[in-house]
Amino acid sequence: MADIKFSYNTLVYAGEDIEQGIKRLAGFGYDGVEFVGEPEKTDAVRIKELLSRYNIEASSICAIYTPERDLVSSRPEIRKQAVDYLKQCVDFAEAIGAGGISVTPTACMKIYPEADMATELKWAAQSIREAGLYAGEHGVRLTVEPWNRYENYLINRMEQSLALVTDIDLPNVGCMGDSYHMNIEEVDIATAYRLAGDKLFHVHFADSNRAAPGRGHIDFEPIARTLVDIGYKGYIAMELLPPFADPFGGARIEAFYDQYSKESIDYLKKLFASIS
Ligand code: LER
Ligand code: MN
Repeated sequence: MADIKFSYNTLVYAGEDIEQGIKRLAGFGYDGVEFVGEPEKTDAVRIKELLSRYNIEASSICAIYTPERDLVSSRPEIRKQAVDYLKQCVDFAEAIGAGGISVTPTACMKIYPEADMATELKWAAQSIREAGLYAGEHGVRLTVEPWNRYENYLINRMEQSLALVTDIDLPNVGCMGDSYHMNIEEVDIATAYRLAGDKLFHVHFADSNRAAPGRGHIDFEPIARTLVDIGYKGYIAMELLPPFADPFGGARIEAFYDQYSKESIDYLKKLFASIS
């Protein structure tokens, strides 16, 4: 338990100044803040100053994958643009002290491939390796996140993330698992986390409906036990999102600000205290 830290993805805090989110999470007892990967629209110097003022750290960057940032586009210039975007996220992460960046090779909600799987996986490995080498030089990790079938077609389960990570073979490129996606795609969520083992670098938690844990039907107890059992030492970042198909839609729903932020940290602390 001592080695697991808690954070909250500010993606859901749409429409408010980032200071409010940082202050809220520090006040509720989170260890870290997960930031949206929009380096060109974000003032890293101000964020660093706010993190120090509220005595909380940056856990991670949630990168945003659009058709212009598609690491497996059939157009080489788009793949290059996507790698350049990831490198910008690395600079942003380094500037604010965030340890990792989430990576999914396809644009979000792209559900059809443009080439055969072997070719797309080769492009994925090439793109992520190039960004991963740059990230490694800057002390940042890349974490390959499987998304459910409605958000992408290429990496849906942990075994696929692990195969890609193994192929890339860089010490700073690992896997991550988001309980919301895993609830849709994995046979058993805890088993999938265990499969990643020491290559599990980051975790997203949300309940089955993407609300706060306890508001859906995922049983988090065996998951928490497994994370402790495999000696997971990273962050669990809450990634709660409103019930709309497009996760980057930016809808504002009141419960996801104070109420779910507080509920989630209370739930996690109680859960992990009960098993250790
Ligand atoms: C990102 O972490 C994620 O899980 C996707 O569903 C896009 O938000
Ligand atoms: Mn996620």
